Amino acid sequence: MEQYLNLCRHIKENGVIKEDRTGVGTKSVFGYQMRFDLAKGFPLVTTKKTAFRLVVSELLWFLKGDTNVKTLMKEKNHIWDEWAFEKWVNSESYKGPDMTNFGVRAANDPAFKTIVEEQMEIFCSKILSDEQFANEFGDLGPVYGKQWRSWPGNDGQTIDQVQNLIYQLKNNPDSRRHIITAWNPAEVDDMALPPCHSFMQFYVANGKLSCQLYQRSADVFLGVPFNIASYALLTHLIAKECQLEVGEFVHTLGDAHLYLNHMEQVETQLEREPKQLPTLILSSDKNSIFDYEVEDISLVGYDPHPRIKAPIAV
Ligand code: UFP
Repeated sequence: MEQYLNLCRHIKENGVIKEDRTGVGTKSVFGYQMRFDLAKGFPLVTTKKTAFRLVVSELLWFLKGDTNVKTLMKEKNHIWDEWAFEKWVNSESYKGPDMTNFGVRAANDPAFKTIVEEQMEIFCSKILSDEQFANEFGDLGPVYGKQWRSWPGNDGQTIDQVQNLIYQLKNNPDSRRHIITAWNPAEVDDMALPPCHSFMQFYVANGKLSCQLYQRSADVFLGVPFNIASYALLTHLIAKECQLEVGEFVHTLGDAHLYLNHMEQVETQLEREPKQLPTLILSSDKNSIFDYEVEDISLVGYDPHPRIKAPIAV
């Protein structure tokens, strides 16, 4: 995963200090590309432990067209909690302590962080136990799952971009129109978080399937290791269904940034020696990408350096 470490180095050396929506501040570059040959191992970052099971449950959640955090919480996946929580604490129904800018404040104030954690625990248990609450506050709006599987079309019809993509890859592999887009300008304002990984294209040559992703905004320390693994996994799943080998994952970034409160963690990572990449194992009895469950997907040979904690900017 030298590609990933090179990206970190590149931003550290060439990035400009830039204010951002979260108030944390970043060092940022605009436009960067990495390439991963998927035949050479599964690209999960080895210089810190990265939770592959979270990548799997999130991708399967997207593929099922689901947009409610309840499904993820049931899988003990909490990566989207903050975005749903934000909607709740800004609503009329929330009666707890003031949570304005809770992300930045918690990062700077340990006592306040404890208060946020208490409220978050209340939020999660309400989502899991109260169906009406989950319907109201667990839903993130028309995020990835909705756009991928049921993009609103004309006359109330919906477009299943994933199904269409697979059909075209099987029947018209040389097409230059193998596209899925999550960026729906008509619905962006209703989403908890406008899509970061917004536009993907697939490509078939020499019996191999490649995927290129355009990611408009990239939190290089926390988000990008997940994003690489997620699209690598998606490429493997689609390749298997289409009876193709895997080719490359090409990752194109727009605003690629390191948050200023991740700099020490990045240093630690740059001091570490990358290890051998793991291998992906897919359950052999599943062919349709819509049939996979979390336990059908695993890695062997993942032996990373220890985890490095960092605060998430909300
Ligand atoms: N982010 C990622 N990858 C993701 C995701 C979010 O890097 O998959 F969902 C980061 C990018 C950015 C923040 O730091 O989350 C989104 O903020 P904004 O919408 O202001 O770009």
